[in-house]
Amino acid sequence: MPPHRSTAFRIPATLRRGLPALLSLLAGASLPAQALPWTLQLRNAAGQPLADTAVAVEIAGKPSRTGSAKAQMDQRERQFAPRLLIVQTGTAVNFPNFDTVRHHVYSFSPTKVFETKLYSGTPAEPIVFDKPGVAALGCNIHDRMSAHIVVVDTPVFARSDAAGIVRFDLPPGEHQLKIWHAGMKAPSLQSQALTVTAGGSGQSSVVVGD
Ligand SMILES: [Cu+2]
Repeated sequence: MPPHRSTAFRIPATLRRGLPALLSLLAGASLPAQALPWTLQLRNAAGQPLADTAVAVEIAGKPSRTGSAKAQMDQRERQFAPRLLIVQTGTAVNFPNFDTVRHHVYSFSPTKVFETKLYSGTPAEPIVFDKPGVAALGCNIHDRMSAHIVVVDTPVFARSDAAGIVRFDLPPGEHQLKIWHAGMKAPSLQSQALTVTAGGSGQSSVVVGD
């Protein structure tokens, strides 16, 4: 084979570098849609970033529950930790008491009504949060103890950071956002649509009402 024939098939370096991306793009066309990194910027109606907000994404409207997930709501220094716990519906939550005083934890919220009378250490049975919604926790002994458990029908959830940002890997589709923060007047999650497109910007701006 003459030397010039082999050089004719040489792929330019610039194209060679782009080739793996091109091939994975072509392969992706015939495979199930892959998750894309997606950033959500949460703001209130006044345009300020919303920190410490529970954000969940129900993937393409398919509710999803768990029978195996576990979570923990500590009591430390006469306070709940964390103050906001997000769990998938069906999660078993333990309430270990790390204080030397006893606590008496309760929720009267319809999402989960329960009461764990005066106890030390970890109660033997976790509480299973089997309905989506928001449970407000209190302690009968210490009035200033308060926390919330937000229960969502999806394993895709996060709490927004100080800049009001959450990041998820999401498949393309028409999803449902579920949002709640402690400043909301209603003790239920807000819903709004979230569209993720394969050729999209990778970010969405979300305005959250009161
Ligand atoms: Cu207490």
